[in-house]
Amino acid sequence: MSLLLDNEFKPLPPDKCVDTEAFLEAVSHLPSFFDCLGSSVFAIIKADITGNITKIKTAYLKDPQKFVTLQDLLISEREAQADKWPLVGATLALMWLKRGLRFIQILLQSLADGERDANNPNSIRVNVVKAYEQALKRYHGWLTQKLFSMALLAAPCRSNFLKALSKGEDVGEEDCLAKVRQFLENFTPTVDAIYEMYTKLNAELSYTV
Ligand code: CIS
Repeated sequence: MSLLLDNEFKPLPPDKCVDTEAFLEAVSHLPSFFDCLGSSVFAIIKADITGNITKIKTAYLKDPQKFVTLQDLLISEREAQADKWPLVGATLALMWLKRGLRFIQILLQSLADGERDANNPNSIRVNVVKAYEQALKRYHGWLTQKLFSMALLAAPCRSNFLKALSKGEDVGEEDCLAKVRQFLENFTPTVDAIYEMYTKLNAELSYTV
């Protein structure tokens, strides 16, 4: 069984509210994936994402019955810390986590769509750059953009990346991409719903780091 399908996201309900517990369970498997990528530059990204998840989980565990959906969490923080919100707690952590999730979504979709550099078909550079430009670049100052360039140099080749997604199992490329497409069926609407929630609650910030 592939890594992706071991950790599928749940389908969204009709009201598109994301269940906090199910979301935290699904994203909790993400950080360990960075260990398969084989470069220490990914440790920085892993630490950042792990910190986001821990912060959201800590806020959720204060009152799981109250914070059934991610929206419940954000609204509660808005009421409790109106002067600082949305630059606080789980609201800020999820704001950044969703950008990382959008990066992953665009990267996987681009691979699933077969987008490649004709001169270097075993590279994922075009896919990674597309994901970065659409999901993260506008929030990064020059220093963090340099960090991205370093991560890009350390990015695995396409075949190794697909193998890592399959937990090192010897599955064919097409089988792996079929599983990526299946993973995206629930993952993409979940990420979209979180973005829509930030827009609706006016919780999005545009500062750079
Ligand atoms: C394969 C090649 C990948 C290349 C990846 C290049 C990515 C870009 C590299 C940039 C380095 C960014 C390092 C960190 C920067 C942080 O400064 C920045 C801002 O941080 C936030 C904190 O998170 O700052 C806030 C204050 O202003 C807060 O401190 C906040 O923390 S809080 O609030 O919690 O306390 N952070 C970012 O810019 C976010 C960077 C996210 C990068 C995501 C990159 C993901 C790369 C993934 C590649 C592999 C794809 C894997 C695909 C699929 C895996 C499927 C796994 C299945 C399991 C599913 C579970 C989901």
